[in-house]
Amino acid sequence: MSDGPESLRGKKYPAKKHAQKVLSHLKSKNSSKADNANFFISGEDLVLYKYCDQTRPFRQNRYFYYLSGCNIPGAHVLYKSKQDQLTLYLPNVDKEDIMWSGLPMSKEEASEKYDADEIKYEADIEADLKAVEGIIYTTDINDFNTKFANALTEKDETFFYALDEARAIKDEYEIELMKHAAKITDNCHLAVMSALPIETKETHIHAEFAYHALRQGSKNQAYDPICCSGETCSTLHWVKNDGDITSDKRSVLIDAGAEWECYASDITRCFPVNGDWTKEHLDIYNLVLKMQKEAYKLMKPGANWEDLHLRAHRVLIEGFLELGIFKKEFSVDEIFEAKGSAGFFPHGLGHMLGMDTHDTAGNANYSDPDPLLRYLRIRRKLEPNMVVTNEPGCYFSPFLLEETLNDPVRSKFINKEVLDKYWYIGGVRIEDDVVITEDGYEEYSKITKDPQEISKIVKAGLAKGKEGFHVVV
Ligand SMILES: [Mn+2]
Repeated sequence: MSDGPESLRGKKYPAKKHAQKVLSHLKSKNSSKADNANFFISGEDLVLYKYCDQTRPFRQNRYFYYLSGCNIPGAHVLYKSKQDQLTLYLPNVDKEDIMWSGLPMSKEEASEKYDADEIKYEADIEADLKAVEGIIYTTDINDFNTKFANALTEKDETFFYALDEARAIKDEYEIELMKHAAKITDNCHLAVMSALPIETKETHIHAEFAYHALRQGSKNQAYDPICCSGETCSTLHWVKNDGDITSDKRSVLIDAGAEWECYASDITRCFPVNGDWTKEHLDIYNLVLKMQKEAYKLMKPGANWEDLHLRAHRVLIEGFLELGIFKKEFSVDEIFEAKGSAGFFPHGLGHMLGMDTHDTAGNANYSDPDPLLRYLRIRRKLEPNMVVTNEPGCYFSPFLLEETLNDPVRSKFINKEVLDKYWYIGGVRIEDDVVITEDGYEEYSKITKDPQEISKIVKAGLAKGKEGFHVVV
């Protein structure tokens, strides 16, 4: 198992800097609120399933992790701004639990590992909170902090704003974690592309990806893997992953990401099941690749994300005119103004990426009446050290296109006969993970997206045959 990125050896997750950063955002938004402000956040604890003594899968509270770097269930963190002091509270030691769970982390080990000024136990919290001067902000009163509710102020909008803005701009430590998550995911995608002889169901693709992630030490997927073939490629978040990969389903789309120490990766690749791209599949693949490339040309600090997204729509329209899916008598502007591409590229160009796959502070507006912008998850200008995905897509979904095809304005652009040749592909999405730099961007997901190279990888795997893989079933 990997120990994580080499560059982070001996370094601590910068929890205290994060607390200071949250405070400075609070100050810039409302300086009176920041005077004597304190933050208290409780992490998730283990929770049992109903009528059962088994625990639900544990996923740490992201705001808590941001201020602590601690993934232990049942911990809490307090930041006192006046003293600039960060205290991490470990759960009280439950002697009975040691038999089942082993020895808990000691205070000494915790102070070695975490970036906190002091390490205490939960038993100290009540008295400590009573002694705090000023307001103690928390995100919300929940099952894990309800016993301290009297001391806490929940759901303050400015506090949420400060947390979310702080999380939006990553520091070097966070970027290293995310690059490591992406590296694991790159390897998983390569494994999936290489194992076609044993992938006759979408489930097998899911299994192959998850197996290689776990082998590399990533215990959790950042989100449920989306494994599609043929027409299911047109369902944006297809997670049933239960279809057969038959020879008439020529296309595969896999959108999946490993997680590393609570940080996500999110990468999508497409390939032909037998290694040979069909004409239509390759047409659309190259078009989506071009959409991504053109968006990259605009990607730098100060750029408005909407402009990148709308540029990708224009590239799609240009491509459809060349392919004859849109009739040549119409202009790019005409089709763009009439939102003629919305049904083919219904989601946004990308989203903020961080601890959450769709990370904080993207400022989406899901009630935007403009169908080109409604699902755009970033509505702001880019800044250095934001991490985003660049993920254009093009889909042929009867459901998504029903409205377009029944709309006299938008359907007149479409040559139905040409369109009919493309339904079987389902869709293509290409997604990479990117950090915005001082003067541009760095794409740090590395698995190839060159269609010829992908074809070679798939064919090399097929040449190994089923015997080349050790599978029990
Ligand atoms: Mn994504």
